[in-house]
Amino acid sequence: MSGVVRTLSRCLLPAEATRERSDSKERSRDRDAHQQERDARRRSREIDSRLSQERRSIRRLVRILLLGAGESGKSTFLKQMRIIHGKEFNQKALLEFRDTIFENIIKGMRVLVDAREKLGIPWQNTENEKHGMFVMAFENKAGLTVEPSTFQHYVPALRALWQDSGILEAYGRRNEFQLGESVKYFLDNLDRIGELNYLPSRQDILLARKATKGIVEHDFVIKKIPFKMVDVGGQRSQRQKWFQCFDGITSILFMVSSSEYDQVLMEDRRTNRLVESMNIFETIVNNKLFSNVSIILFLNKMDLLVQKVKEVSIKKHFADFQGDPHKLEDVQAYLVQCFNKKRRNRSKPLFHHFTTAIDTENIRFVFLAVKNTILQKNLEDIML
Ligand SMILES: Nc1nc2c(ncn2[C@@H]2O[C@H](COP(=O)(O)OP(=O)(O)OP(=O)(O)O)[C@@H](O)[C@H]2O)c(=O)[nH]1
Ligand SMILES: [Mg+2]
Repeated sequence: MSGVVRTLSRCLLPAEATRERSDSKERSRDRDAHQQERDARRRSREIDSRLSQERRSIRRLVRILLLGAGESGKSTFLKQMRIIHGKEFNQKALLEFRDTIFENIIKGMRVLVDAREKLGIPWQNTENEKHGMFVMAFENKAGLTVEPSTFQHYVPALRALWQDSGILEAYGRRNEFQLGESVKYFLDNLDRIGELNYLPSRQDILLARKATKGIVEHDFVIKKIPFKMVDVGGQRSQRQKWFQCFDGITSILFMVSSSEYDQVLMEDRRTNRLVESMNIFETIVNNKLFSNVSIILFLNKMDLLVQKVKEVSIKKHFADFQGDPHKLEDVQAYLVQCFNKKRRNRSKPLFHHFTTAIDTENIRFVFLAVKNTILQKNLEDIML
C-alpha cells in the first residue's frame, strides 16, 4: 500500500473507512488473483520449455546399436568407448575381469590339452601328461570367483604345458577346434598374471573374453551430445533378443571378425564363421526397419588378419577369391566386396572401416570419423 493511501485512510470518516476497507480487500483479492494467474502462466511456460527441451534431447539422443556374430568384438569396442570417454573400470570391475582372465587361461589350456589328445599329437615331455590331468580336473563351482591363491596352484602346470611342443602343435591347428584368440596372449603373460597381487592392465581387460548374454546399454555424453550404445550377444541363441532394441536407432555398427575365414562356428562346429557373418549382415542391411539408419561395417581384428593372410590362403575357403591371397589389400578388398554384395540397395556407398578393437588409438581414430558420419545424419533428421 502506498504512503499516500495510508495517510488518506487515516483521515476518512467511519462509514467511508468501512467502504474503503472493503474496496481495499477487493483490490487485494484482485491482486492475488492476478499473481496466481501470472504464476500459473509462468509454470506453464516452464513446463512447455522443459517438454520441448526433453523432446529435443530425445531427438538428439544418438542410439548406436552394436551388431555382429559372436566374438566379433562388440563388447571390446564398448570397453574402448569407456576408456576413451572417461568411464574407467572400478575395483569391483577389475576383480571381475581378473576372474574372467583366470577362467580364460584355465579353460583355454583344457581345450588345448583335449585337442592334443584328439589330434593324436604326442607329448614332447611325458611328464606333462600329469600336468594335463591336473588342469583338466579344474572344477569351478558355478558363480564362484577363482581366487589368486587357487590360480597360483595351476601356474607351474600351465607354464610347463605351454612350453610343450605337443601343446604348441595343437595350438597351431586351432582352426580345427574352438579356442579363443586371447588365450595365447594370456599364456604368454602367465608369470605376471600368476602374481598374488595381480590386477588386470588395460590391455588385459581388452583381451578378456566373456560372451554377452542379454542386452547391455551404456550412456556417454560426448561434446554435450548424449549417446546410448547398445551391446547384444551375437551367438545364435542370443540373436532372438536383437529385435527388442530395434526402436529409435540412429546407427548400427556391424562388427565382423575378418580373420575368421578359416574357422567354423562355435554353435554348430560346421558353418564357416565369415559366411555366418555375411548372412547376418544380409538380414540386417536389407531390413526395411533400417532403411533410414546408417549402417557402418567394422571389419575388425585387423591385427589377426595381417598374420592370418601370411599363413592361410583365403582361396582355400572362398573359391571365388581373385587376387593374391597373401596380400592384405587384396583380401581386404575382397571382404568389403562380399559384404557390399549382400546389400540389395547399393545406391549409397557402404561405410566401412578396418579396425583392431583391442587397440585404443585405432578405435579413437575410427570413432572420430564414425561419430561425424552419425552426427551429420542425426542433424539431417532433426532438421526434417
Ligand atoms: N586380437 C584381437 N582380438 C580382438 C579384437 N577384437 C576383439 N578381440 C577379442 O575377441 C574376443 C571376443 O570379443 P568380444 O568383444 O567379447 O566379442 P563380442 O562380439 O562381444 O561377442 P559376443 O558377446 O559373444 O557377441 C575377446 O577376447 C576380445 O579381446 C581385435 O581387433 N584383435
Ligand atoms: Mg559381447
